[in-house]
Amino acid sequence: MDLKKISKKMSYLLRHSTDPQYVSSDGGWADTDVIIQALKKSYPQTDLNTVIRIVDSDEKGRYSFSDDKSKIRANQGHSIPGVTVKMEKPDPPEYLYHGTATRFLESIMHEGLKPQSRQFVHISPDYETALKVGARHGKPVVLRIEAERFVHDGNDLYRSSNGVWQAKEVPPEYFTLCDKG
Ligand code: HQG
Repeated sequence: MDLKKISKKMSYLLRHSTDPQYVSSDGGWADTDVIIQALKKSYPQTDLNTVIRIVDSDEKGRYSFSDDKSKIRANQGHSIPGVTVKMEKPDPPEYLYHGTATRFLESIMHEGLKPQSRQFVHISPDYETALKVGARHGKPVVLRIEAERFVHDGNDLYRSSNGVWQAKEVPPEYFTLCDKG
């Protein structure tokens, strides 16, 4: 069974489906059974055990279950307006990193980082992670964000339970092109 393919479908449902069954406005939770039934349409062998394996083995900690596993959600990455997942606002380190592709740079340097189709701009804790995120879009490039100053100036910076930092937007005055971590 190709767990990665099933996980992709699951993350799509839990983050971007317009059907509230799959992504509730209340914390993004879906009934695990409802998700299993939806996954079965494309991957008939899917059962609770399959979903548990996907959640437990996910290298980015993309998903959480409720305590009794009757509910499941994506920890971040949602695009549906109004879906709020509670996030911490810890003091950030001095610098954080955003990976993108060179073709987006001109626009980013001009208008700042915008969430595009997601609810938040995703910001990585280290250079290497940012480089991998950027490479998903093309030739990667990393921006170093002055996270401490950003927050000190009164901007909100959150961290999801799986360690991805997030902001509504980041104006160009807070980042520079970065050669290496
Ligand atoms: C870019 C993955 C032009 C932005 C990763 C990015 C991440 C602009 C793209 C998570 C812009 C959006 C998110 C502007 C930002 N002009 N382009 N003003 N502002 N952009 O996929 O950050 O595998 O929505 O730089 O690990 O690439 O899905 O965001 O290149 O954590 O769990 O617009 O997705 O996690 O692309 O990735 P995305 P992202 P998962």
